[in-house]
Amino acid sequence: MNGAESLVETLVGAGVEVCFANPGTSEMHVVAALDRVGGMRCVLGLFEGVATGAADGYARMADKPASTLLHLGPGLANGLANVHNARRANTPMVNIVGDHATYHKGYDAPLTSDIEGAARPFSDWVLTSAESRSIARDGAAAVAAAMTPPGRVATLILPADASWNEADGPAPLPPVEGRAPVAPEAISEAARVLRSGEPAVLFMGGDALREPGLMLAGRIAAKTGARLIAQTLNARVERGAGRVAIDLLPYPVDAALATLANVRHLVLVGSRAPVAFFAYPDKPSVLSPPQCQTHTLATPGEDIVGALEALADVLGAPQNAPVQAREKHSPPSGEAITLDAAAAAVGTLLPEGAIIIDEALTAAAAFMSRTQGAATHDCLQVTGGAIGIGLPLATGPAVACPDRKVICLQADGSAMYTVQALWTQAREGLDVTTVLLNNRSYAILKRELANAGSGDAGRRALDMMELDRPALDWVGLARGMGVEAGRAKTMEELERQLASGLRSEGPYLIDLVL
Ligand SMILES: Cc1ncc(C[n+]2csc(CCOP(=O)(O)OP(=O)(O)O)c2C)c(N)n1
Repeated sequence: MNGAESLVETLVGAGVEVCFANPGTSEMHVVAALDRVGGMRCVLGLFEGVATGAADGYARMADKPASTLLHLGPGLANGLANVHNARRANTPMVNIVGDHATYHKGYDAPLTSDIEGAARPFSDWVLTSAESRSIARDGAAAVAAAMTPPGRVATLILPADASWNEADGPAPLPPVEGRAPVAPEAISEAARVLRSGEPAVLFMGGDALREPGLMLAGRIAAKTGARLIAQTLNARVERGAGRVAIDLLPYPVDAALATLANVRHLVLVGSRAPVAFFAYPDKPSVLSPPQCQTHTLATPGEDIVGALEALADVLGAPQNAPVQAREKHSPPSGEAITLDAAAAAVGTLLPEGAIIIDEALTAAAAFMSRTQGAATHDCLQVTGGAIGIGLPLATGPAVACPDRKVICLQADGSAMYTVQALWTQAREGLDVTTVLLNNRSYAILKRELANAGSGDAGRRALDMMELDRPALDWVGLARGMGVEAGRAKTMEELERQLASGLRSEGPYLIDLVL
């Protein structure tokens, strides 16, 4: 057995079942090992950002890591924006990056670069395997690092000779830390401030946004009058009728400040304290008001649900909480498309158990509002604010959950970053319906230009935010990659297209012309 085979056997033994790959020459022994060792599904992405975004989406739904296989520094660099999103989502992820053979590095061949240096800012754990006999152990350590709560990015760099030289066999997964229990003082402090009668918010993220955490938070809110607000961008929110509803903190600074204006106590539950995405002249960076005290009930890596349980007990919260009612809208047939009507149509037709991918940007607020009362679903967002993840982020969950419909709400500018993911969806026969929000512009940046106080925009500035010269042919792009597609310019056409997409068992793209 060579090093590469010992690695693949180790990964499979540790429960890593999918490899999202875009390999090159230095990874050929790993590719051969993936072929010889059973148990790993290999999914090809035609750009590394597709592989890393898909691995992120897979892990958010499977609750365990996928691996990626990337080609030296340049391959890793192409994938890093979505590794960044994964890290911000606390996604467990194992990146395998090939490198030149150890003795070849000194020659400074064209693909040579500082891979560790590139990986470090985007990874929680980085290691270069020293030799073939340590690869299995290093691979097992990478999986354990990735699975350490709340979920981490591990990047393992493999010199080619470590892959092809003789190894001893697979290594077992070392013990993985569990979630640490929350200190009793954190629970008593949260109980004290929630009992105070002063305006309080449970500011929620991570595992708190799955059904058990939401129900506990809803019970605590029912007892104390605290409001529930989630982070603006989340790895995964369990939403829909029958679940405790939660609003997301708005992205625009003024709206976020208004949402938190009267709050005296912000209790962090698996979240980070809210700050503005960017600084703007004359606006604060911190979004909670000056008189507000921040208290941590549970950090993202602690036992969030256990902490909520203990808090609900201490407070004597009722056994049940009010849940979201089912909402169905009858969209105005035949009329021109508005964002709100389109969102209402999606919310009404959304099948039970769907997985929504939200890279809708300026359309997101309408879709979030109109799907709140839809059938139960999960919603996955662009956690790190690096656009170009939507189509890959839809691809991974479709691999992880083949029985569930994936609906990708995808802004057009962001879609172009990793459009190749459509080809992977076609090749793998994945059940993803993409609603392509075709506004032919970087609309959010036009707003930001005004927000940033950069003065009146002239033609040259606006031209950097228009995508209509030439217009993109989304139906043609999708079909060219093997994905069935149709265009919707009216509400009637949108409903017909949604029906086709939802009926299809493979990928489908709706060019929603806004
Ligand atoms: C990796 C990365 N590059 C650039 C940006 C800056 N950026 C933020 S939004 C945006 C344009 C988004 O346009 P689109 O996806 O069409 O959505 P819309 O604003 O039209 O709703 C850009 C370029 C970013 N957030 N991430």
